[in-house]
Amino acid sequence: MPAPALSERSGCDVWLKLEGCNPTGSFKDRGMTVAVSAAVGEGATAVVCASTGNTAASAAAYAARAGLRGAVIVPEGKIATGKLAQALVHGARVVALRGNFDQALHLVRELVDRHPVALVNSINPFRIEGQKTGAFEVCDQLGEAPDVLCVPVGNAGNVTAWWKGFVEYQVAPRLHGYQAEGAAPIVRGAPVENPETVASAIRIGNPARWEEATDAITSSRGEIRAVSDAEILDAYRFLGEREGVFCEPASAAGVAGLLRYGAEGRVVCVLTGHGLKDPTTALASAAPVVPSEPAIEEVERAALGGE
Ligand code: AN7
Repeated sequence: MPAPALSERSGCDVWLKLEGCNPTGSFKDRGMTVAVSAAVGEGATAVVCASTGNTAASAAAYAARAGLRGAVIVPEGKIATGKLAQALVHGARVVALRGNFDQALHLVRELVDRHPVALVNSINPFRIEGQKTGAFEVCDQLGEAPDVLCVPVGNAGNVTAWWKGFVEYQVAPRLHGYQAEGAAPIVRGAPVENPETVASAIRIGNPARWEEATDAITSSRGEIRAVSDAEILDAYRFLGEREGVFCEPASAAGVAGLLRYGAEGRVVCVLTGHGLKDPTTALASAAPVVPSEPAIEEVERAALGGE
């Protein structure tokens, strides 16, 4: 989707890739359908993942569809409400870990060493094969590659996948990856033990595909930088109020990065997940509702303010 307000504010020709339009509301579906299909092909009866929320929602949905059992390990109290609801509705066993995502990933790796269940985190190569199709679609839809791709970075599977897609398409846009300031291990060059950010999806301190992500960014002559929670929420509200697009906070990190650090030419910002995933953050950062008695004068005042 073209983004006229964002183009005007940034001075670039900005487009948005709405990954929230995928079946479970995030880009994870692109890779999850492939990973779960492969698991079925290999005779697995169960899939498991660690997740900040979206991987869990997607794994649960595709496992349900395939008739597999699903278990998801999430950091207790740290995943958005919509994602939790999705995983539960799809019948996955949801384990609330008293720990963070990095600990959860470590534990699921151990779990699959001990049991014949398929791991569907993005360390699974089938996930990357599915997710690279985002790059094909963007090039097909624009008629050519963009100059720059802005994308949020958490566990670093997605930036790895986009680059694989571009390489296979024989194009080379610059990749601009953005981490949240409180969870920016790649930017700092060291793991973050206690990552914190309002963008719970990218609250990750030790990305599994760290090296591949660094390679992708370097090969594309791109950059990886950090944005603050305040900048993320500013971009989040700007998208909602000026572009009419509701994404989740992590997705707004890519736009926050563009606004803070700039870019040149035609820019695609990947909005990785739908805003409805995280109603709590939405309500906390928006204006309050206006109460009214059921009388026309009251409603006039409430609806039209002082006009
Ligand atoms: C909306 O669901 O890691 O760099 O466990 O949900 O490939 O990790 C989610 C990540 C960006 C970062 N935007 O992608 C998970 C999980 C949204 C996300 C990312 C995530 P990666």
